[in-house]
Amino acid sequence: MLGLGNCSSSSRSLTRRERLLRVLLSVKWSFSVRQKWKQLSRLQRMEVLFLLVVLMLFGLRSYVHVADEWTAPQKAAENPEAVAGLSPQQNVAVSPPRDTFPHLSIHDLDSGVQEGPGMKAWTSTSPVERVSGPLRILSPLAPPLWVRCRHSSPRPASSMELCFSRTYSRDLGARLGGVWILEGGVFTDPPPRCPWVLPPEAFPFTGLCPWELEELLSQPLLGGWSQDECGLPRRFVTDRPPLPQPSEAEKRDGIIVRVTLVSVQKPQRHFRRGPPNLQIRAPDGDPQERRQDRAQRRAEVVGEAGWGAEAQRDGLRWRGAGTKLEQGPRHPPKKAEFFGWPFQQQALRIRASRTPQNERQKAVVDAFLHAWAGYRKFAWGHDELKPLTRSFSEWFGLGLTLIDALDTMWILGLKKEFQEARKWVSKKLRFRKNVDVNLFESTIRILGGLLSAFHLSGDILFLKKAVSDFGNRLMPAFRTPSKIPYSMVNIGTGVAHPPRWTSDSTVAEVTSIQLEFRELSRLTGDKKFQEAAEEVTRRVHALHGKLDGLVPMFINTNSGSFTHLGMFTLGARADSYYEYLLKQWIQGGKKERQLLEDYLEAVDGIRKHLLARSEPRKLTFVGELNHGRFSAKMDHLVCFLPGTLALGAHHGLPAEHMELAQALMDTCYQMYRQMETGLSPETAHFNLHHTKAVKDVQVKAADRHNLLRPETVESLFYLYRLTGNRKYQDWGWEILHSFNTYTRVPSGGYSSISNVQDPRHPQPRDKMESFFLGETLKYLYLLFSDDPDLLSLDTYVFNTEAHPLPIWAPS
Ligand code: DMJ
Repeated sequence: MLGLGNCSSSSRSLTRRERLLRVLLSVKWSFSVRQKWKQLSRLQRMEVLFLLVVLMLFGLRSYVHVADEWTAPQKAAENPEAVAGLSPQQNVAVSPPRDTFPHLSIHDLDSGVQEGPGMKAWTSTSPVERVSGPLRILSPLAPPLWVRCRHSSPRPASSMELCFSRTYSRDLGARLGGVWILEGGVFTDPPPRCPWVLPPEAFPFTGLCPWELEELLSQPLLGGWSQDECGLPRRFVTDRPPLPQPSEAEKRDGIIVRVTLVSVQKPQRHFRRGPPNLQIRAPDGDPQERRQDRAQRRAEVVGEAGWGAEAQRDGLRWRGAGTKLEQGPRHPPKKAEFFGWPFQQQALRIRASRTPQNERQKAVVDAFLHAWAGYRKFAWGHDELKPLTRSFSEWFGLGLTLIDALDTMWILGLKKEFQEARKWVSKKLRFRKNVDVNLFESTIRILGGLLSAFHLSGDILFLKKAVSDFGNRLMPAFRTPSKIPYSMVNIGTGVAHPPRWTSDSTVAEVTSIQLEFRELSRLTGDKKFQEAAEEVTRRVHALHGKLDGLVPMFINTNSGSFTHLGMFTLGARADSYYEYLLKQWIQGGKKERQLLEDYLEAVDGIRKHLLARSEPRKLTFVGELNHGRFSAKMDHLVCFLPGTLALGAHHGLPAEHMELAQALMDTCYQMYRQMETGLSPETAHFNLHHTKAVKDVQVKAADRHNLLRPETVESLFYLYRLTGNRKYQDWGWEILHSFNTYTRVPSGGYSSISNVQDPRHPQPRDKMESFFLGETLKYLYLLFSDDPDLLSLDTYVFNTEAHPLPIWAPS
């Protein structure tokens, strides 16, 4: 036992004893470690060594970071000029928040001076940008980040515009695991009366390239603010800290670049197809987090242009059935008028449900919830659910299914699900990413989805996302020699291009974005969206190569002419051209004669060249024409046509259109009925010969799949709504039953299948397309409704992805 004697001597003896004890212990420990080490196999030793190395590397990295942060203020004090970046010769003033980001330095872009170790010029391959020099940013964690800069040629030489690249990108962030990312704002040459810096309210737009900033500023109203006389935004709600006032020296130099740095703490990788993992968490979270989120969202809703409060005052409630247009017909306002036009008054308010859901509608709700459960569990925030492997696939990496399904949830009365999805849109949906999207698909699904979610719910969040975040990012697609848009556009870099193998776009793609772009212009008062889209309509209208109003399938983005002449179809690549002629005419209040004439001519063209009747049931179908040769082949996609024809007849077009609609509706139904699973193939071939035993609908091996497409149930909805004949509801009920029998995956979700003719082995394909929730189930629900006011066809026009948009001057 250790005695405690005289204080000083005992402390010395204790220390010695302690030391001795430690030595003995460490000898024993190292001995046993050596023993253990020897007992390990070679592989195990390698593993241990590897782990040690990894741990050391991590330690080293954190040390560098911490050390950097510690020494930063000292370095800043030693070299204030580099910190402030203020130098009369450079014509550039950089004002990073001093205490936070002392490493920033900037170089004269005009002279192209390059300094510093490892400095490289950023080069651009983009045809729309001119790079004038490098900008060096030292990040505390990572090697220097190189950011893209652009010289503004029309400005005087002493001024320049910088934009801080959004292409710093996910990739870099992901590789370095939490680098400081540069995000900046720009403006130059302020007119004399105007402020020297972007006001804090404009800060959400920093990080945009100058031309984008200009585009945004040219929009008079976004989210409840307007421009001041200097073209700067006013009254923008933001949670960013205000910028410090410019110094006298900054003002003297006449150009200011404001920079802030943000940290990407947890870079997310969504790209590309991969195993299901927890990159984006399913939205359960812990209850505390949920409570906080709820509180924050409440604050947000109220904060956003006062919408929440306004909505409550006006008695906006959750929708069940019934909609009404509270605002009278409204044409695109003039800019000046627009400034003071409150957003919330544009929204179409939805009345509380008058009609309870019937049994069939409840079955659709059940199907939706089942599909949603799969998506929520296994693919939350991703583009599409892969229900069999319980994972997801990415196309654009933008939560396609979730956005496509927003208005369906609203219509079906799924309030909780809608709010959860809304939260994702608010918190997670970011369009500032380096990804190519297809102009058409993203317009009809994302833009259309956001716009209709805005119109139904009146929630300004969706409009803000649609306009400032997404609509603007699609605009570069229209910058082509012919004004016929490219089919692909990178929403991060603003670079648009045709597919790799051709400079053609498809005709349906470029002519089926107009409803959405026109609506964007109507809501914002900014004509650019409408003008770009309508320019395409005008050019296509004037083109040679049509056959009695029928259009070929491809159009060249350089020449602006049709290509692959002589091939005509109402199916893939041409279908929605016809649909949008009619629907734009309806959207615009039935005034645009050119659209109507093109539509009427096309319907005549269809009658004249593409209609035929099958044997033995004499089904009327729409075939294809290939250099004068008729083919008895009809895509399921063509089944949009009965609905469109019926809609036209409802809006006053010839009664024969309705007759044709009904005949084609029978055919589309038979495409389901004559299959063993009760589900239609992707393409049907119609029998033209008199042989009694043969079915009308025949299927080739390559066409036996069913992708859960909506066109037939879409047309059934129109036909029932406009004729009141219940057989259409019954047909839809059969189809829903078949979907439930052959495509429903027990663990959640529905899957496309490969063989509609084999009920025993339909061969699920492990994919639930976003349009199943966006269109198919929505149209089924509407089909089973007996309330003609539930999204009245006199008030709304559905885009080609089933997203209802308001008719501007409803009848
Ligand atoms: C949807 O994206 C749209 O309906 C489009 O018009 C055609 N293809 C799918 C559905 O089949």
